[in-house]
Amino acid sequence: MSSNTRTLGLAVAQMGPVHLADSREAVVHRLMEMMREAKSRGSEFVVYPELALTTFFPRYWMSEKEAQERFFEVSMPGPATQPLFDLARELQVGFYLGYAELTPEGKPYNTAIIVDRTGRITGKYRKIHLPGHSDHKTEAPFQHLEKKFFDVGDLGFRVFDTDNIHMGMCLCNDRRWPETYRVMALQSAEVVVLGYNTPSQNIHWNEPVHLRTTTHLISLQASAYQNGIWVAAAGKCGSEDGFHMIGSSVIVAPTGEIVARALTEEDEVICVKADLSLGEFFREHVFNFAKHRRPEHYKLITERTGAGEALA
Ligand code: CDV
Repeated sequence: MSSNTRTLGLAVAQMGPVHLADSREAVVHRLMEMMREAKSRGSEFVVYPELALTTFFPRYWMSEKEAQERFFEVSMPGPATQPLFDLARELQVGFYLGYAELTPEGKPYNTAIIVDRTGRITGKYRKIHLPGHSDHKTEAPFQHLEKKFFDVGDLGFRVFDTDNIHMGMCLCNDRRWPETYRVMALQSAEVVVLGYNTPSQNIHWNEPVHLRTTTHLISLQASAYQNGIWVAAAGKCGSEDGFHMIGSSVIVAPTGEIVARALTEEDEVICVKADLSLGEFFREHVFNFAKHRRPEHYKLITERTGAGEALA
């Protein structure tokens, strides 16, 4: 960002499928190609998907041990990802990356990081809203085992000052929950970045396919507007070994308008020059939190998890 103009060259690098047989090195090569393209189109920050380095492995039944050995990173950067960090430094481009993290203590998380333009990790997030199940659904065409393979994130929804931008982040299912964005907007987030893997078929209930994209977009658009923030969402999409996931990666302005949208279900870079002052208008007027919020009437949001009796 150039500090006097308050703009950010913001890119989303949507990914086409990553198959079980694809190596980390091959995936990182694709990420680097897209970083080069984003840079050539004026971008200063690139958003990659959730679990970007591997196939969306929670669809497969296996032991935790097998999942961790095949799909988790024990260091970041590691040998396969170091070239991406080196390129970021060379091109002076920051990025957000989702990956499966295994901590030195053996704790598994669905994690995302923000890396600044010097290639330094400036922020980390561990997914809080974990969808799916932990049991084996033998009748289902595929599994959604995030509750089996990951612990609930322990870092909260934080905002990081990276290259002079107040940037928050979340992962996939988090994007559907209004609390996610409001907690970050209350920390003066200007931009929220996220990655996702959204199967086109919902194994839990019958949802028409078109709604998968509709609910994805309305969540992002409403949240951008209601918090006066830019939202950039990168999907991993297309058919991974026969399992299809939605595309429609987007960049949404604080007006709630989609200003860039991926057209394909392949590797595709979309970018905008994001005017960060656009959000100020909303934060000073209709969503002036300090003037208009009434937290004394929102207590149930933190006191209750599920819906219950009406207040007496
Ligand atoms: N990776 C995800 O968190 N996916 C969820 C689906 C499966 C409910 C999503 O919200 O897109």
